[in-house]
Amino acid sequence: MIDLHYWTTPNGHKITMFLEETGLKYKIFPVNIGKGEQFKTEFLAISPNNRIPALVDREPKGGGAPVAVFESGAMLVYLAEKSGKFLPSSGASRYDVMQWLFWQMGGLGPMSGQTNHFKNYAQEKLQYAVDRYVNEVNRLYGVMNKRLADREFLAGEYSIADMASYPWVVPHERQGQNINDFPHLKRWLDTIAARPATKKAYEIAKEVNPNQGGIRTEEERRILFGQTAQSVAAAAQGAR
Ligand SMILES: N[C@@H](CCC(=O)N[C@@H](CS)C(=O)NCC(=O)O)C(=O)O
Repeated sequence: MIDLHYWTTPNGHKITMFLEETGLKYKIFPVNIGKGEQFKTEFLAISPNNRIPALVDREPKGGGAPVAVFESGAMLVYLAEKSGKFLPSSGASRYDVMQWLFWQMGGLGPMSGQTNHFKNYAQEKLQYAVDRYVNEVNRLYGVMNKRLADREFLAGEYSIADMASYPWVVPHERQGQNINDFPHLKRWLDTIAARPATKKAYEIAKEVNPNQGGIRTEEERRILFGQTAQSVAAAAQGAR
């Protein structure tokens, strides 16, 4: 049984998509990041970066003490190795998956996150910042589109690299992108959207958090934006 510490955001969806694909047994522990639950001592013990998602595997492969993992990319590798699915165990095809997974973790995820911040959440509109991140996401969509021109998925077969990238392409409109400019990416998006496991993962998100739709209140903005080492330490004291 896997404990999944989760909230209903793109990085959270990656893991429910994987778990639903494989049928591994798991239990969701919601961490409402808009309420500051990511600063709780118990959560920080497994996710020291105060970010979701994180997991605790109570029955690790080969036995032994429970294993805790944070960072969605590391979690996907961990779960793929546990289940023997969606990541080849050796050879060039393994590194094909790895390179696209790391590409998502270092590029598509952070750049899309910044686009969302400056375009949709920042109260002060900084055109330079909006353009910089919208353009960078546009470039990254172009990279995926080219890659997908002659193969079905990013690393050939459906893999953890696709599961990592998909939730960050779903909100293409909010990222200021026209998906029709990227026909191969659109085909990939539609193919993954139609998978029963993807549908289930997004249904679960609605059940856990019926009030989807981003950060709305002043309180949520205060909790999520402008965090510093000191503010996190203070929040952790308060959230004990
Ligand atoms: N690189 C991390 C990023 C995780 C991340 O940014 N999570 C966001 C939600 S998508 C979060 O927990 N935010 C809480 C906060 O900002 O305090 C991963 O992929 O796991």
